[in-house]
Amino acid sequence: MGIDHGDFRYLTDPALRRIGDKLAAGERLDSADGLAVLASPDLLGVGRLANAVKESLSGPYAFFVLNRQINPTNLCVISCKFCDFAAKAGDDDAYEMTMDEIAEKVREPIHEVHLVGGLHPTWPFEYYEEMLRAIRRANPVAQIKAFTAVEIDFFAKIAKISIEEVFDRLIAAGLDTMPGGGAEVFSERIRAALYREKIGADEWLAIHRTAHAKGIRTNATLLYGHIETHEERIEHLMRLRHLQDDTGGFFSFIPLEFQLGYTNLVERQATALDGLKTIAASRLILDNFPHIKAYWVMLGEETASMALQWGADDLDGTIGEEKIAHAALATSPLGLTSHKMLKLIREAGRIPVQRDARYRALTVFPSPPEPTHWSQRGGLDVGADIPLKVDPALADSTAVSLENLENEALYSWDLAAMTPEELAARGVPRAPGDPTGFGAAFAGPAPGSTTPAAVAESEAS
Ligand code: V47
Repeated sequence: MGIDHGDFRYLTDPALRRIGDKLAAGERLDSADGLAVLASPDLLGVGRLANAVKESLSGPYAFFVLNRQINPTNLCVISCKFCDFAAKAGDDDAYEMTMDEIAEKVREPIHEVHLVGGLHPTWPFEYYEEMLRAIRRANPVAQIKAFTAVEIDFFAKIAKISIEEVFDRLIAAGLDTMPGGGAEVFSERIRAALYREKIGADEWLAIHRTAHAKGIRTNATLLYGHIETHEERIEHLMRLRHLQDDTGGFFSFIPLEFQLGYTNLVERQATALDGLKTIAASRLILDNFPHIKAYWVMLGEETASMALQWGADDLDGTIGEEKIAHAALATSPLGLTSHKMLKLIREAGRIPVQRDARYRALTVFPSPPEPTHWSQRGGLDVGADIPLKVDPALADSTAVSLENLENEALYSWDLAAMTPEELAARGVPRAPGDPTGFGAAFAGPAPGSTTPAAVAESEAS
């Protein structure tokens, strides 16, 4: 069964109409379709197609996570021409974080730690294992999304062990999921020009395949908006789709918009139009990826919010701080509050769902009432918290993104609800009078929100 054909009546570009027909017939799109999307003059038609697919997977919802990005060092043994983050020993901006500094950054109510950094010249593999343990000890609740395939490959080399063993040891130390960085563009032409010392497409894909075989779910990225062609972008998506057909291990795809920095690679950053079409082409071609992320850090908040109508269903997270894009002069803020996340999602006409790193829904936030007259729009605070009302269809949804929404056991991140034995098993440090160890902020759902399970209960009574 395909996507409802009624959605596609107003497409002006004949190439998009053909894609609409294929979607309606449940046919898989090919590279030519992906190229047609990127080349189409009909931006609204592109959005209509991608949005139909997005809504067939995740309905009216858009996801975000309370997370913290940590880049433990910018020292890096390789030099990539597109990267302004990496430094060499002795550079003014070179830095290394201590274990205490890393642990300190995760002592806050978050559900995901995103840990990636440079390929350090002297740290042994054991140091990275210890990093995961230190994070686990400091915050046993947050899931750890750590190390790109490039780092995994580097660990295998410095420790002289196999990729499998690297994963076994990192999993034992607390690794939960893996981010999608380091993929850049799967093109030997571009690798030779910009990142010749970095692993190529085959190695990157093989490492993700191994992660999936070990039960580690991962993400994937594409670095676009520099010297790559549309053909290379689409070829990249095709290779990811192929691996996902085999393993099903990817959660999310994130097109990363190149930030110019000091590289002189291109004169201008990609346009918002290109950003939206790239998100849409990703949603349409990667029909087997549950989620497409609009990474606000690189797209900018406004385009990221719009992208939630062009095929994306996820804004990543609050992040806390970010060094890679900001070293390349990204103008987005260094972090966003959860209130701002709700606002960006609601402004796009979506219902916010706060998730964890494994895309388990933690809290569904309600949508504010529709303004009844245009004159009220200016005054409406779309970030306001209004008591939750969950769409009854949601509880029965079999949509892949919402697969865990009905499973109450998965909301067990509420430390305040855990028994002392469960807390002890998780090694939660407890301050006197504070059962969570994290202060009041972690003691329960945000004001005005609650879990879907709790709502279902209150509505039933
Ligand atoms: O691997 C480096 C890229 C990546 C620049 O998996 C640049 O959930 C743009 O992978 N302009 C790191 N991009 C970021 C990343 C990521 C971000 C958010 C979520 C996830 C996820 C992954 O950023 C690097 C590299 O590909 N990068 N320099 C630049 N100037």
